[in-house]
Amino acid sequence: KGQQPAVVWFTGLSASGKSTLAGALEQILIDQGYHTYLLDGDNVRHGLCGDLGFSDADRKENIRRVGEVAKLMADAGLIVMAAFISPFRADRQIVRDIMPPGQFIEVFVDTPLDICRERDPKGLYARAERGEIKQFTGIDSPYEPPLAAEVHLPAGEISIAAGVNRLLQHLHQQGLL
Ligand code: GGZ
Repeated sequence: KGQQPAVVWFTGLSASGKSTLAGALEQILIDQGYHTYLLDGDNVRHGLCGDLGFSDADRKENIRRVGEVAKLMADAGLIVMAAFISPFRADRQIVRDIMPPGQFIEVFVDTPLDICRERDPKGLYARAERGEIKQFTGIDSPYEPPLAAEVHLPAGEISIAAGVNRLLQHLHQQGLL
């Protein structure tokens, strides 16, 4: 039987665990024989969105482009994992609205700012607090949490494996797997 296309959209702060969760989910889907693609800042902000920075307008354009690409990939039958801060509700809503009903799964990677700041794997929070990086999400740029995400992961409290299991369960319940 053919697989069902979907876009699993991870939103949350820098260092919240979006890419880790998306990558772990993708690996399990690949192991089960699904065709997938992982979009995140690492592969997109160098190429497709290499001309964009972190102003509100550039983030909006980043999410618009990524949303359109994710839609095309879902049209081609893939299960797409997209991991972007995507700080603005309106921009996430725009992506939801271009997708066929039921194919957009919003995942709120809800790790508190204090934990993200402590993790600070790339030292970006420290640099932002010293004023060396401007418009850093959670420091001097806003993050608007989802009000009704399909999946809410308290990612500071549960393991990656537990988070992935919640995601798999949701995708099964929706008939996507
Ligand atoms: C937020 C920034 C910034 C600023 C560089 N604000 O944790 P990371 O490093 O690896 O992931 C973050 C990534 C965010 O890119 P996105 O495309 O996901 O952002 S958005 O959806 O808002 O367009 C972070 C790094 O880029 N980074 N400067 N000022 N994150």
